[in-house]
Amino acid sequence: MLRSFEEVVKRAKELDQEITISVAAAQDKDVLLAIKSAQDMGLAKAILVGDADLIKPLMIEIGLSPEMSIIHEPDMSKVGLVAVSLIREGKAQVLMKGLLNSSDFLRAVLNGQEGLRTGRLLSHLACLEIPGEEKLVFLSDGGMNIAPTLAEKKDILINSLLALQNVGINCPNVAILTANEMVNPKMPATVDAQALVAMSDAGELLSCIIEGPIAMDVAMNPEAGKHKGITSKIAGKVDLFLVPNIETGNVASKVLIHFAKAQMAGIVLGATHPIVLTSRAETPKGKLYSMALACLAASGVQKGGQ
Ligand code: COD
Repeated sequence: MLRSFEEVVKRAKELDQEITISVAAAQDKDVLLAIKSAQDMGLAKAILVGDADLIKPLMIEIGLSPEMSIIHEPDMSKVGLVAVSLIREGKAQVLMKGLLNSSDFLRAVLNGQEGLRTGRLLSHLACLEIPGEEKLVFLSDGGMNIAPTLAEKKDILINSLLALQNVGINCPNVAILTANEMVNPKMPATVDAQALVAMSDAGELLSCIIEGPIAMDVAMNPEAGKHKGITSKIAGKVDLFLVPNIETGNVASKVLIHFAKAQMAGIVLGATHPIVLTSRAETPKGKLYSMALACLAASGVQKGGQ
């Protein structure tokens, strides 16, 4: 169990691996502050790709060593691919989104000839530290796959379960979220949830305790289940929430951030290397935590896990 992002950072720092992060469009103060923290604590180094004329003054302002590598690429239509090329050339092991649109960044990652595709589905995994909760919770996919099919949901689950294994959670409690617990053909998410649980029962997923269709209240609170006459092994102790579409996941994470003061980290899974994908509005802390999470996932790459 991971209790906090401080624990993620501590575990990432303890890894015996040299990580360099390739940052696409690094001309952003919050990104550079996160890079500075990562470098100061010995977590990772970085190569900054972007408009050097904008990056250099920001580096001076925050006291980032001028020796840090910068690759000058002011053209926003090229910056993603240049950052990706550093990964392909083995100069960096983690890719990070800076000050560019998520879709443009992801298109560089997905580029057929020059991207980081593996043949597997790529998916976004959010990790949330929620005040009052005793452990970190994971949620997918609120960042990349817009309206996943059943087969894509299976791949999203497998990506997430592999990543959770890499961070030491070997048999997570998984909730396939829907609006209620009844399978209803008019609510396709409930039909998919039932099918995913059947796949798990048939041994097609990785080790986990999975329930669905299940609504958020039952997943969060054992008392809610009792009232509804539902028995659940995972109620109140879910590690991973699978959401039916990007809007559900994106809105759920942002509601937790804004109303419950949660802290979020975000990474993309299923590519050749781990990818840090946070909102441009994410705080330097959130970006640092995402880097640490990606470094832990990178340790799985080296073991052949991710
Ligand atoms: N995994 C692997 N391959 C993929 C994936 C994926 N998740 N998505 C698309 N591909 C492949 C396709 O098979 C195809 O070969 C090629 O990539 C292009 O596919 P399109 O035409 O569907 O892809 P795009 O470029 O139109 O869209 C891909 C995006 C990831 C950019 C798109 O899905 C997107 O914008 N997602 C939402 C990003 C976002 O706004 N997130 C919210 C903020 S974080």
